[in-house]
Amino acid sequence: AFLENVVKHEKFLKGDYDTSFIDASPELFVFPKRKDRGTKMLSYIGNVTINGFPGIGTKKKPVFEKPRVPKISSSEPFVNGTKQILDKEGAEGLVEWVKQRKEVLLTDTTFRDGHQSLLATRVRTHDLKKIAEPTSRLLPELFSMEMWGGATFDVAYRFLKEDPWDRLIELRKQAPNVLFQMLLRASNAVGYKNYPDNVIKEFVEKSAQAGIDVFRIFDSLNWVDGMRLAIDSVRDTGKIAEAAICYTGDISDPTRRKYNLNYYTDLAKELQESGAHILGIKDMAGLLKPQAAYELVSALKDKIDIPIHLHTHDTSGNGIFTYAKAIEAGVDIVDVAVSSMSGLTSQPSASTLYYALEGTDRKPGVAVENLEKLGHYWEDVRKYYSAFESGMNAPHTEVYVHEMPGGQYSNLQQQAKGVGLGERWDEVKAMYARVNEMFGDIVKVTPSSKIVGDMALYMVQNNLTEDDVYDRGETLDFPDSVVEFFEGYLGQPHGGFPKELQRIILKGREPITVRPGELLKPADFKEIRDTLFHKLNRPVTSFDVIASALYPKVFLDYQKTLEQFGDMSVLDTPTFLYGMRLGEEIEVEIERGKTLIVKLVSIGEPAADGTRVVYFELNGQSREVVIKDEN
Ligand code: 3PY
Ligand code: ZN
Repeated sequence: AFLENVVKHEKFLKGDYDTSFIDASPELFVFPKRKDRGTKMLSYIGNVTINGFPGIGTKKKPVFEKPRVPKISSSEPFVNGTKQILDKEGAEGLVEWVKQRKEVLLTDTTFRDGHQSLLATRVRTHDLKKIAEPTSRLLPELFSMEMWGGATFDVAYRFLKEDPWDRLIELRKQAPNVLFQMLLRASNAVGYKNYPDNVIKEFVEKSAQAGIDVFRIFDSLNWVDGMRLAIDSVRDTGKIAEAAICYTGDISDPTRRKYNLNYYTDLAKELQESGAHILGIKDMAGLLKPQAAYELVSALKDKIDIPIHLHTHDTSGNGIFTYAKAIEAGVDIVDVAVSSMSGLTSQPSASTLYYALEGTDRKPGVAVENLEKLGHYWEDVRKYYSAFESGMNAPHTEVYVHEMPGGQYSNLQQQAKGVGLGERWDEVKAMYARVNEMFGDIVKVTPSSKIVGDMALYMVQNNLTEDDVYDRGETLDFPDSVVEFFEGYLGQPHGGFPKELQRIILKGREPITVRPGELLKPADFKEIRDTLFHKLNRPVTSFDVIASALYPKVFLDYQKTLEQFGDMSVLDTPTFLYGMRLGEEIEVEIERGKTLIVKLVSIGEPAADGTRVVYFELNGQSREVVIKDEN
């Protein structure tokens, strides 16, 4: 079936035998329906109905309103946007264009950091797909849509049971006029550890090929040596390398000298010299106070000539004030989210900023009424995912004390609940700040923030104080991530490691001081491909290969779930997360123009072996599946 698909592909028919189109054409892998597709889907629905969804449990499915999708006319041509400028003028041309803008440019983060920070990254492609074209038609003036990378890659496979590459390729089709932006953790790619150099290079190439235009590159310790390879790899693809400084500490606090204004301006200069097209200021926790923003952006404008792109989180409630001051100082681009997905641990609201700048020459060039329309959709969709909300519902100025990144807050809270520390969340937050001090006051952003979080959870869970760690650390089994950090496998922190703690944690072993990529053996892509081919028994794309190189186990688990339940991405989100109510009927479009009607008729009593029979109707025909009741 695969070959049949390939030879019918338009490029093949045109006599183009360059087979890279195979990677870029996931539709080739859509084979004629397997006969048990319906049964697999019913098994999934039966299973989630009885056993619940991780993080939600077995709550009864609520009744949701149908999300309000703004009306657009799909038949009209798209208005040209930044994507066309990049394609025509190249990265340098685009940078020139940005520099000439008077108005402040906007990046919409709703598709990535917005939900990563508010909903533990759980928003599915199913819901993103419906609003991608409306966003691109209603907001063609955006600088970019941040819609990939960060935690979305791993969460897609691990929890949403979907392929992140499909998301990127699909959304690219729906939104062809605005730059697509991703968050790249430099040598950690979209993972939590350093990868071999060839993995980083290949990942960047594939991401560019699948649709990413702007790569925001950061190192979780602000270690420029760890960023150069990623910057070079992006430049090699002709796309935009936005290298970011991660903002931590407080430049306006004279008692905190470790991360002062000079530290940041030196770092920015080094990044410009390393080939950054744009400088990102990544204020991942929302610690950049308004006056500090003014001073930082003013100093950077003096020292570098590339455009400056500011990212913050509104956790403290000061986000708009910070942006207003940064804009006054001449920042070129800022990150915002659609209002119903903004605020708190997410980005500041796009429409709020719009109104704040009305009457000034820096007012963004977007239509505010269109932002509101998109907001309606997100207001409705957000309700699906309410189980993943952090519970924070007012400005949280405590962030200035614990310094936890917005994208981590709801995720760490889920992690804490998962190990039975839900009730002790306040202690975890306080411990997080303590651990940061113990580690020498480090930059905290994925993955360094995860290591601080892991250590904090470990200490609270085992009722350990700081003294306990120093007194009997030799007998303690520290989390692997903490050990690897002190071994130097995430790179070198500014100011070095605290020696005493490092000695305790490494129990006598020597840390490395070189770039981890110099020591890691290159991945053997051919071997990965062959192994996957045997395990999956289907053609393997280079997207599969790189995914497996990054997350071998998560990727295989995803494949197993796919084998068991079929393609779950076709299910609507309430059904995916909650299953079905007795007597409920849903429609599932399994492929374009082909819809199944599913009704949950009844659920049998558990048998002696703990299984239950679940009775459905599928297109009016009785069907039953046997599900193991795990409760
Ligand atoms: C990520 O790396 O996922 C982040 O959002 C860091 O802020
Ligand atoms: Zn962020």
